[in-house]
Amino acid sequence: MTISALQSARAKYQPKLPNSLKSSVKLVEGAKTQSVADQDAIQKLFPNTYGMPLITFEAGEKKQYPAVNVGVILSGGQAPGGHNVISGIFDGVKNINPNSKLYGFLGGPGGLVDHKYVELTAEIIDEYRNTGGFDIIGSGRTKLEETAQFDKGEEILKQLGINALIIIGGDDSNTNACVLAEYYAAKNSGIQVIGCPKTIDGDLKNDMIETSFGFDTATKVYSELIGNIERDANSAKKYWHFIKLMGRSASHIGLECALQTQPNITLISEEVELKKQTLSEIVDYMAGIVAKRAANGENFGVALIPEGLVEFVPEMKALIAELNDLLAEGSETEKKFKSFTDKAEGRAFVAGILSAESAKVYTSLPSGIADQLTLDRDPHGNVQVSLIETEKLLGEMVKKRLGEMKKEGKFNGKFGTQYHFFGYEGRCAAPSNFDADYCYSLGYNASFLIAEGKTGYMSSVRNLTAPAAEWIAGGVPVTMMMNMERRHGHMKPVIQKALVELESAPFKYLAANREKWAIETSFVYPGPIQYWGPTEVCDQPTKTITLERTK
Ligand code: FBP
Repeated sequence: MTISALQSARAKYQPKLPNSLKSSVKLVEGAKTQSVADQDAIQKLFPNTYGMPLITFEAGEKKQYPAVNVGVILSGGQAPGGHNVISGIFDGVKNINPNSKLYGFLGGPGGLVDHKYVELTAEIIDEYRNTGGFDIIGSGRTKLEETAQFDKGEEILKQLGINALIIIGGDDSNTNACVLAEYYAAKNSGIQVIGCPKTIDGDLKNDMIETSFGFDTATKVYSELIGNIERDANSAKKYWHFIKLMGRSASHIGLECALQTQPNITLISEEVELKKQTLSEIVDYMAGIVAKRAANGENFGVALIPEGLVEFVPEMKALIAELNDLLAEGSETEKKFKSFTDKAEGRAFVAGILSAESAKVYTSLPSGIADQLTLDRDPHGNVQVSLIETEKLLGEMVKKRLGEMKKEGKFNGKFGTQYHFFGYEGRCAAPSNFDADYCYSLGYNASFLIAEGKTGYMSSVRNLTAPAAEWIAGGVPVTMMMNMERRHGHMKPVIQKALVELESAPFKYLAANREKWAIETSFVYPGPIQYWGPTEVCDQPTKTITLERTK
């Protein structure tokens, strides 16, 4: 395989570990835990894995551990650093006992069920150290939810003599990891299950999980691109750039990129929902800023738009919910809708079966956007927000509003747009030093949790704004992060999703500065991720975590 000069030099980088994990550990048990809400219900559903104590590892005396066979799964969307979690696990289990083995299940959780796996040898691991991507074993979005899948998985785990499975995933995958841990514990199958917090979206976090891995690198990549666009906008002075950013429901990515680049407009879905802002109010806000800048002779700017926005705008949320029901797979209305080959006829049919309110919203949308709302749902029956061109919807609506303002004498400038969507550009970037170290530590730490016989825990590395040597490693019972939520009409135990809180320090920082950033051009150009150089350039965590931890 031909590799780039950067990759070859980067392969030699030795990720930093917390001091406590450097040789052997002493396990310190903390207080017993409770779920964040719905304690009785969660305890009933997880009798074997509920209430376990928090775990911290301190540096300890050398211990003899038996060899372990470990399986690893990458689940869901790619996030920078996944390969380092796996190399951390590999080095960790070999440190525990050189006869330990690591198996990777291929193509995500489906690999476990379909018995597709590979033994990860030192040779394979060495090719992937400090690289981006999940291609070492691939990822997938199959949900591990059914007992038939658990039993099928158990067959191959037993066949390979695997004592522990590590699932690297987001909130849903870690919820499923916990259900699996409980199932195997109840059956006394002797298979431990450990989770690992992954997602660029940054919405898997709490007191014990300060950030999910990948968020740092992905937001640095997007911020570099946004900074470049800002500089282009400020040079040419002729375009408004509407940039949609990934993140699914949460706006953490948009918020972090805004803190790094200081654009003119940053929409935060969670604020839109809380303030019940309508689409027309959002458009008024944006058009108002465009007009004010135009009055200063600045017919350019940058607006950041979170990809999940439309689901948080009340009238759009109601419309999407109706569409989800009407277009539910296999329903009569879905079959009828799919029978139309002419898009306009399909739209007329949908408009006819929606409630009057939603039909009004639906028919007011540009036809392209209306079509995107009726595209196939994801495996959970939800609209795929990354496929909706919210940036274009807003751009067109702002243009229309500015046209009206022009007639009223309230706008006297020009409005040229460029549209962008950043998501896939950052998910497989070579991990920043922060993510390279954090991920390696999460994997290495998971191997100690396994050696200590733990199950139903998530690997946790905290104190992340301190130098890596001072990071605190340990485990958090997954049940501690759970609450009951309605999913597909049923109450289910799930890890509570962390959306942007309007009381949080990062949001308050944005709110305190955005009026100035809107009117005065205050762009910041972060430039590309640096892997070598001064620590203040190379090793800085995100602004989000820094502000959150400087209370
Ligand atoms: P995860 O939650 O699985 O980490 O996925 C993150 C994400 O990148 C979202 O930001 C985005 O909405 C989604 O994946 C896109 O999914 P896909 O990769 O299937 O297109």
